Amino acid sequence: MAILFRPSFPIDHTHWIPVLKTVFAGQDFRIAPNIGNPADIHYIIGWRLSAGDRDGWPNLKAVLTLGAGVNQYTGHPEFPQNARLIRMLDPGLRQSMTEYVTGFVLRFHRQIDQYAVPGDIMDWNPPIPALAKDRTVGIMGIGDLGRACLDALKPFGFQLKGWSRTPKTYEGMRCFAGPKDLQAFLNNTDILVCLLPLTPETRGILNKDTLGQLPSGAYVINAGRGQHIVDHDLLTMLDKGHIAHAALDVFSKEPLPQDHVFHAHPRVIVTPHIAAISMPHTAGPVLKESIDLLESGKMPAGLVDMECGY
Ligand code: NDP
Ligand code: OXD
Repeated sequence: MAILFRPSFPIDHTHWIPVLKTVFAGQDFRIAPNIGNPADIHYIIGWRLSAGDRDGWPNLKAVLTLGAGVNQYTGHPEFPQNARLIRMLDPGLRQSMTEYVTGFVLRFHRQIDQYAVPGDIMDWNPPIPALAKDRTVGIMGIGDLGRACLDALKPFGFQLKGWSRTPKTYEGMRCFAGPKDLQAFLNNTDILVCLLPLTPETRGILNKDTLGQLPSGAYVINAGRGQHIVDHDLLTMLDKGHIAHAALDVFSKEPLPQDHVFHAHPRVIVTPHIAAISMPHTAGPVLKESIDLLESGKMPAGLVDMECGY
């Protein structure tokens, strides 16, 4: 049983090598391009598929991803036949996303971008800031990352809402599920956070209709995938003032082209897909545990439902 790590396609993941060598010490751990006989490989750890993957691994049991999002695998014609897909559930990544989302929620809630303006236009008799109890934060996608963010936001006292595909109940927040509840979820959501996976159902979900269902002056934080937003519709809503500000970490095309209007827009904050990054020292043991479980015939928590696409 050999484990193959593919470190450098298309993002450089060579910094994972020392950690993974330690985690898989004593096992047949190989690093591409030193593959040896493809028939030995039972597990591939990597960021995305390569040409020839579909038929290239006769004994592959699972592909383990370095990231939490799996849209680059699901429905891909090169996904290896008969293999399972295991996505990343990393405590480091969870913590990282929690910090990103909480940071922007607080920045928008306290209207820092409206108050902190150049001295010549600063208003020294400004409107009084709202308290968290008077602000509603809605998270689209209350899975591993969305729930962690909701837990982090709870102590501030925000009104919390979550939207998922299947019905949920969580103490201290209102839960909404499915298309029938989407409008009710969006109405009154002052700060919207998107932490959905990208699937055929969620592509383009933030468009003029859904953004229009948010209250006027709402804020949008997108750390899911760029394709969740219809860029043109968001820009229209920003320019109308219906959306006050947007923080965007993910884009339909990455890197976001330098001449993209988001870069220069005064009410858009662009970050380069760094909301949450899997951390080798916390994610390495998770990869090992997943492979151990699979070897003993059990399914790890990160098993992807290929039908649902996440
Ligand atoms: P999970 O699979 O744990 O959670 C996904 C959530 O989305 C679930 O609550 C699920 O509902 C909900 N959902 C899925 N489809 C729909 C739908 N059609 N309608 C309503 N709700 C839906 O994912 P994670 O929390 O681990 O990650 C979420 C996403 O965050 C990733 O897929 C990735 O795109 C993005 N990400 C971005 C990073 C960044 O740096 N910007 C880093 C890591 C991840 P249900 O609970 O009913 O299944
Ligand atoms: C991920 C990501 O999916 O970085 O982990 O977006």
